[in-house]
Amino acid sequence: MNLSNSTRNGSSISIIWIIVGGLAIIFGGLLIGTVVPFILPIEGSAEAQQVDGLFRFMLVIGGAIFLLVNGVLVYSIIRFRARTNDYADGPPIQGNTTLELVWTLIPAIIVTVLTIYAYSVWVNIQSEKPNEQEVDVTGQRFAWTFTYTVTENELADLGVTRDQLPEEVNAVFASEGGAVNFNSLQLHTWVGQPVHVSLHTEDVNHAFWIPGMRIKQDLLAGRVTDIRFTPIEPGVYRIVCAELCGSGHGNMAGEVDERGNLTGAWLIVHPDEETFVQEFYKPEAQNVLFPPEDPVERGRQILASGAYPCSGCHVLTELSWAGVQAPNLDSIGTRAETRVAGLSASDYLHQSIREPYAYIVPGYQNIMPVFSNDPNEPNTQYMPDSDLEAIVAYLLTLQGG
Ligand code: HEC
Ligand SMILES: [Cu+2]
Repeated sequence: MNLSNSTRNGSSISIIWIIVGGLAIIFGGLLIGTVVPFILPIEGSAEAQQVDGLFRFMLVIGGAIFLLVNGVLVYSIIRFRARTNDYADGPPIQGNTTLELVWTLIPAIIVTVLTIYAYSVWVNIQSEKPNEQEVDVTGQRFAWTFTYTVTENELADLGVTRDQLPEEVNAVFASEGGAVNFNSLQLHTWVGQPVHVSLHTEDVNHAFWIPGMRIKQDLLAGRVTDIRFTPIEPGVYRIVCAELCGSGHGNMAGEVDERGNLTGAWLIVHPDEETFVQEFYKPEAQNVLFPPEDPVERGRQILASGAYPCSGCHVLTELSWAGVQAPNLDSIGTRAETRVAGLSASDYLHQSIREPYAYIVPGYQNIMPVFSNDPNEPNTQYMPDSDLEAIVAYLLTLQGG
């Protein structure tokens, strides 16, 4: 067999084939880069557009390489297949400097371009924007809590003067430097408002992921991490925990239950600031600034606010909790009466929260965190006595068979 002869014979045809093949690969890559992104979720933020731009660019390059490799593979399988009774080895190849340069340089250039492009997207996302909405995110097994701060100036926006506030809220104002925090189970913001979330975890590592915003950031024990996004489309977006954190990991994600209620964590993007203030900020802040006198109502509000992570483990239909690792609390007021001999329903509920390990409900594991009234006690979560009393008062009203 004479290699150089056969190449010489087919050289004009080969060049045409190389051009046709090259064009097919380029257009194929562009087609893959255009079609595949249709399976992505909605681009809900300015950052999502940048991330998707980078992703499309990588798809075009990856798609072209995919077609090249597989095209050569298929071509070789057909063109160089073994003929009947042909047991000869192929001709030896001694190395080809041009080829080696090409396959080293082209990937090196691609990787360099991708590095610069990707880094500039990351810098854009993480650069501080003017007038950011600051939200603290707490990850804990198995729920997210979003904490907002009301400053004294913002009080005025809510139509409240400081001397109208109950004494305890005034005390918080003084001790926190003129600001009070309130919590929610869902993250609320509005179109066009840059959001800066600071993330910390109460226990193990979690990862804060909003697919519709194309942001994902780990929460690391003992550290505060952060991420930024600017929503551009009003709507309701799922928030997911992307770091396996235990048996209730899945409950940290936003889901819709059988009744159509939202459970777990969601991002609600209001169409404008006005709607955000009227529908979310004002009512939630008022709950904290003017806590209801009735302990039952206050307990209900504390639990509904997500200040404690109970929702990720327990079912409580009234509050749209959908955890599965822990007993259903729908009629706990009734069951608490007969759980432990000698303990009244109220005593049992106190014990269930302050010392959950003291009595383990049959069929469940000892995974409930201890909620202590000492903020400095290690390996516990702080729950002041006033919150505990209100929560127990509310739980006692949950009656049923
Ligand atoms: C990490 C998951 C987890 C979290 C978070 C959690 N619990 Fe629990 N809880 C459990 C488990 C599991 C049990 C059953 C085992 C036991 O008795 O300790 C339980 C038991 C209880 C019981 C007794 C139930 C019964 O049927 O006797 C009550 C009441 C309760 N939890 C309330 C709460 C409240 C209120 C919160 C939030 C402040 C909370 N739990 C947070 C997992 C959790
Ligand atoms: Cu998690």
